[in-house]
Order: sequence, then structure tokens, then C-alpha cells
Amino acid sequence: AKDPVRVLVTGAAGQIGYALVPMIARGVMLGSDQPVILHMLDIPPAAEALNGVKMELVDAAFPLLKGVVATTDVVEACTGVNIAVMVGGFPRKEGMERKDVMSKNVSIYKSQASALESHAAPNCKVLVVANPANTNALILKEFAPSIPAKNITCLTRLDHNRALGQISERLNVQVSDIKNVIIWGNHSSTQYPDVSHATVKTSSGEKSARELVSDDEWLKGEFITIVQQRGAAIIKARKLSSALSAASSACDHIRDWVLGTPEGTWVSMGVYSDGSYNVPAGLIYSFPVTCKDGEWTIVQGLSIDEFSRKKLDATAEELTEEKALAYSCLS
Ligand code: NAX
Repeated sequence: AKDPVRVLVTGAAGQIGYALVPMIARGVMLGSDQPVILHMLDIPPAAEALNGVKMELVDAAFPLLKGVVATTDVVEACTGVNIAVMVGGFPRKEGMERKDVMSKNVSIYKSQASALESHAAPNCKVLVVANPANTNALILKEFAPSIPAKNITCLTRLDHNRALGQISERLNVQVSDIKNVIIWGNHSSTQYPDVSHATVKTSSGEKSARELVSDDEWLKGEFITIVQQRGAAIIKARKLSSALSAASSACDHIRDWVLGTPEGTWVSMGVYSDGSYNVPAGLIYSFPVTCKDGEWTIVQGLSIDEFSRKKLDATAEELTEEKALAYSCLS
């Protein structure tokens, strides 16, 4: 039998946490033969609710779940973890300035970076979900200098999956027959959902999604807006933000990162930019990546037309501004 993997979920008493922890305990994230020990962190006002989640995990009697640590102590939470899913953060409340929200999250991610750096297992993989996800991940990277930059990522897989979902509905094809959409840039409304290189499996072979949709106006307009604004549409409908889809996408992100992407398929991940596609180095930016042996690689050599270039640059610009804002909160 395999040794258990320790998985940290911060903000575990929240909405996404409640959807995510049972998925992890069922093997959705790491496989149905991989035992896990769950580490759940939240803040003192949520301690009782967190304990309730722990009680339910016990009650569900998950065969793969070998232990649960539920705590408000960040060091205890981070100790020995192999995977860290950072869902906890400070939400934007009505009337709050962007800088104030940023400042709260910068201080949270700075201190959690130090705890992970000092106490997590070597080679711990980190996924930041909490918004502003790219910039929180960047702060975490800056304040955990001994964790390799390649181990720190943020979630844009939900946006990627939303793009697959929209193409599936538009063409009336199975979502599993579509691949290689791309989310470029920030997990925000400036993200660029790009289908230029996406394909669809059909009875007569693999076809270009763009050709099948055969409506560039839709692909360059409404499609992009729907994906960018989908989070807001969910809030409007549910009066709560996306939770099950966010949790499921976080599982997809970690599973593909650890176990690999299928041959010929890429996924979108927010990763530390090396300057690929002329995106400024030193940002956490969403790129198309393939994964093998627990490491991601940015897909190289894709053609970028003029329309796409502008979109890639606009979202990079926003991330550069966010980075500056985050740094201004440090001083
Ligand atoms: P909730 O408010 O339901 O849960 C957040 C939890 O984090 C709460 O239990 C809170 O007590 C806890 N928390 C706050 N500060 C903490 C700290 N310093 N340490 C540990 N825990 C802390 O929000 P939820 O709906 O679960 O969303 C969580 C985060 O995910 C938000 O920042 C949200 O904006 C972000 N999202 C990111 C998505 C993505 O694709 N990257 C999509 C979904 C989601 O909107």
C-alpha cells in the first residue's frame, strides 16, 4: 500500500473547502489508490465550524482518509504537508478599496509562505485558489525563497474548464472530446480564453474548434465575455460564489500536475513566467502547460495572432499593476 500524502487545505471551513475536502478524501485529487491525511486550517472565528467539518469527515468513513488535522495554528497546519491548496483569504467587502483587500491578503500570504517554507515537506507543491490568486501566489513565492518557483502555482483551471463547457454547449459535443483551450494571464476579468489551438474529436477525426464553431465574431466577443464573467453569473444565480466547480477544478489542477497530462493535451495553470510568449518574467501568469513526472512545462511555439497578442499584453499589464500594488502594501 502507498504511504499517505498530506494535503493542506486553508480556508477549509469555507464554501470551497466544504466541497473540496470530501473530493480529496475520496481520491478525486490524487487517485483512488492514494491514501491521504487532510490538514485543515482556518481562523479562530471559524474554529467551531471547522471542527464540524472534521466531524463530518469522520462520519463519512472515507476508506482513503488516514487522518485529519483541523487547526487554527498555521505551523501545525503546514507541518509535513506534501500538497498545499490555499483557499483561505480575505474577501473584498462592499465599499472596500482594492488596496485594503490587497494589503490584507499580502499579509496573510506572507506569513503562510514562511510557515510553508519552514515546515512543509521538501518539494511541497502549492496551489493558490484565493483571490487575487495570481498575486497571492507571487507573494507566497517571494516570501518562501527556498521553495522552488516551479512548485508555486495558482488556479485558472476553473476558467479553462468553463471555456471547455461553453464550447461543448455551443457545438453540442461532449466536453471530453474537446481539448487544448487556453486561459492566458490573470484569474480576473482580463483573462484571455483562447480557442485558436483547440480541437474537437469527431467521427471523422480531430477538427479545429474554431472551424467547427465557424463564428469568429462569437469566439472573439461573447464567448470571451461569458468565460470572463462566469463567476459573476454564478453569484447572481446562487447568491454565493462558485464552490463545487472551483473545488473540482482544483482537484483537476493537482491531479494533472502530479500524475501528468495525457499525451497531446495541455491544460491551463498560473505559473511563474520565464518570459515565454513575451510575457514579462517574474509574474504568476496562466499559460498552457503539459505535466510529466510532477513537473509542468509551458507549451512552446504556438502561433499568436494580432488579436491574441493584444489580449495577452492587456492581462499581463494588469498583473504588473497588481504586483506593484502588492509591493506597495509591504512597505
Ligand atoms: P469563503 O469565505 O466561504 O471561505 C474562505 C475561508 O477562508 C473562510 O472560512 C475564512 O474563515 C478562511 N480564512 C480567512 N482568512 C484566513 C487565513 N488567514 N487563514 C486560513 N483561513 C482563512 O470563500 P470561498 O467561497 O470558499 O472562496 C475562497 C477563495 O477562493 C476566495 O478568495 C475566492 O475569491 C476564491 N475563488 C477563486 C477561484 C479561482 O478560480 N481561482 C474561483 C472560486 C473563488 O471565487
